[in-house]
Amino acid sequence: MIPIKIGVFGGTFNPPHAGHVRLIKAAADRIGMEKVLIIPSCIPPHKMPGKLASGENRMEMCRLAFGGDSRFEISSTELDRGSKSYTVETLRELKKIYQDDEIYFVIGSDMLETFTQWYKWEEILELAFICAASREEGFKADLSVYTPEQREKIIFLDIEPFEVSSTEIRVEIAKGKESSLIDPKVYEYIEKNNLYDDGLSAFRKILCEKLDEFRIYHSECVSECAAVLAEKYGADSEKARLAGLMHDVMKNASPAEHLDLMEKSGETLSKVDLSNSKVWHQLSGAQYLKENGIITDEEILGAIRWHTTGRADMTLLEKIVYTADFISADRDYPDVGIVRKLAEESLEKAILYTARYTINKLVSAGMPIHPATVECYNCLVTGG
Ligand code: DGI
Ligand code: FE
Ligand code: FE
Repeated sequence: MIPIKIGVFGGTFNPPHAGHVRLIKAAADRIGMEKVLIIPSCIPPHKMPGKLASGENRMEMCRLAFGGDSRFEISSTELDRGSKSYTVETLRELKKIYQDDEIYFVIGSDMLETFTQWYKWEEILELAFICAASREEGFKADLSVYTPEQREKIIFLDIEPFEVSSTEIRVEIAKGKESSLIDPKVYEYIEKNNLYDDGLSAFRKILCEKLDEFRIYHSECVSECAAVLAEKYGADSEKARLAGLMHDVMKNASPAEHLDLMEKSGETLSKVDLSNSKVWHQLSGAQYLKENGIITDEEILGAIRWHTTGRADMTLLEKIVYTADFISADRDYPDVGIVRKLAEESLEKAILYTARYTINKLVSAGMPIHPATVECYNCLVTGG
């Protein structure tokens, strides 16, 4: 009997996305797999960062995401076991069913780097071929630890593996049917069953209408960072999360929109206010959210109102959003490492450093400095 080639592709699939589908399809084509088992893994809930959809939901999403290809079969073998499975256990089980066939276990090449730390990795190589997908052309891991027989079981596939962060996925889910990463059928299922809903999806929809992709990603990063800082410094982390998410809501608006909103805020605008177009979005953003009833909490509105310039005697939430805006995961300006370290020690130290940094930059560029920025600096430098 001629052995058939069976692919095995495991993961949390939380949710399955286009990167998964693309990778396993390409691997199946290259190897000539006749059948591919997609195996959602079982993870104890306390081990999962963020929200994990139930096993049943993930099975169903896999059926929807991978269903278009008759080679694919979704297997509940690891979920049925009810606790975290070792790869070797799954492969042993499959080998019993497919004794005469060849099993190809598909992974991203980064996983290969730690492969010899996997439980019973030698036995894994007896049971199956390992297909390592790699982005870099001609990628070769250090194979010197393997015997020649083992080396023959490791196959490199020149396919770009997926690197999608959970932050990106959340953004994609908010984008809904326009998402390039999530299949519309999977998206529908997510919506119908209210999966991954952290209560902020309505706000994300507003961001999707107002901001470009880069700015939305930045907003998600600030939101995440503000929540972490709030936990650390004893503020309300839900408020911090929302303020961080919406802080730049007007960043992409036109000058006319800014000026209109700022006028409606009723605040007296000085010549310096009007000449600092980069700082307009803090006031116009707070005003937009307030007048449309999107956010009514004054504490959150204040944190958005002062996030660019800061001010003297900032509230804890204002300090948190200001700092998060400078040290969020997407930031990569030269001094970001220093500010991140300072934020570990105290918010005031981080803000003082940042205010000084901003003032220096503005002075060098011959730009006006907003009085609130100066007051923020003065307040902190005198120990306030
Ligand atoms: O909106 P982000 O880019 O995430 O960050 P932000 O709200 O802190 O805005 C940063 C921009 O604002 C940056 O270009 C510097 C500018 N800025 C900050 N403080 C002042 C300022 N510009 C002027 N003219 N005066 C200020 O006091
Ligand atoms: Fe901003
Ligand atoms: Fe920002």
